[in-house]
Amino acid sequence: MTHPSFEFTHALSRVPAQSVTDGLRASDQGDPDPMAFAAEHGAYIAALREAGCVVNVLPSDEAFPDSVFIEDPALVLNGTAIVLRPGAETRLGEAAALRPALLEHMNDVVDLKTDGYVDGGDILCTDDRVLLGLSARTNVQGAEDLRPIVESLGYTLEVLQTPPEILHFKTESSLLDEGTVLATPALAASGAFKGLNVIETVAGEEAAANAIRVNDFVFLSAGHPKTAEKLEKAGYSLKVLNTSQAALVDGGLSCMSLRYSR
Ligand code: CIR
Repeated sequence: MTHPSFEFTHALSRVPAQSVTDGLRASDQGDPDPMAFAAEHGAYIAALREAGCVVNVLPSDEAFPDSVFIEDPALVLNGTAIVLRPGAETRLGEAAALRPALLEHMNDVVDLKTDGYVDGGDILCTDDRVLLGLSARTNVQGAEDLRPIVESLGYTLEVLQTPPEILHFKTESSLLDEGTVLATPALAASGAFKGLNVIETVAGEEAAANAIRVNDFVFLSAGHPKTAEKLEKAGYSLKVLNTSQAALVDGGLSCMSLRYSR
């Protein structure tokens, strides 16, 4: 029995480290400011709570500059946490560092055991499908290692290709409700979303595509007024959040929490 893919009782998050200034990024637009990042993160946690989640916030982990992006080292399906293998060298150790907290907070914990790589940011889940985009961080071996775990939890795994210019599959897509995704026109055109309705981000607002649906709300990053209007007209209730610090290190709304039900 699966939980609806956007209804969550809980979320797990991690305070941004001061070392986030050393976080990975595709292009340098300046370092995030740790104080401003902490404030941005605090508002994000408050929004998760307002949306009805019990949020457990883990202490920062200075050893891993990107550890605030807790979505990448784990995937939670039906209360079971799958410990992933992040594909960036500096991030692989985040998985082992997160494992004790997963044991504490999730119903069950299983490990991706072999040499493949999977980043949680490459995974979009519906009620019964797991869409996995191969990327610079997620490879075929990782996908095949994940397949039996996902199937044993009652989901099908569909392996797709994240376009090479995109960091993660979910950098440009999110689930809005069981049958609908928000995606950039480029990712929508890749044919990844068969059987789903797609609402496209408005030109120039591609970064809006990394949204999250949490219970009755869609969290949208600030600065995307036309996409916000489109979503409101389609009937979604928005919480608009500032993600400017996270964006400096290629992060967004989905990556700063693991959302789950138990
Ligand atoms: C990284 O490059 O891994 C981090 N600086 C950003 C990770 C963002 N995570 C995500 O989109 N799921």
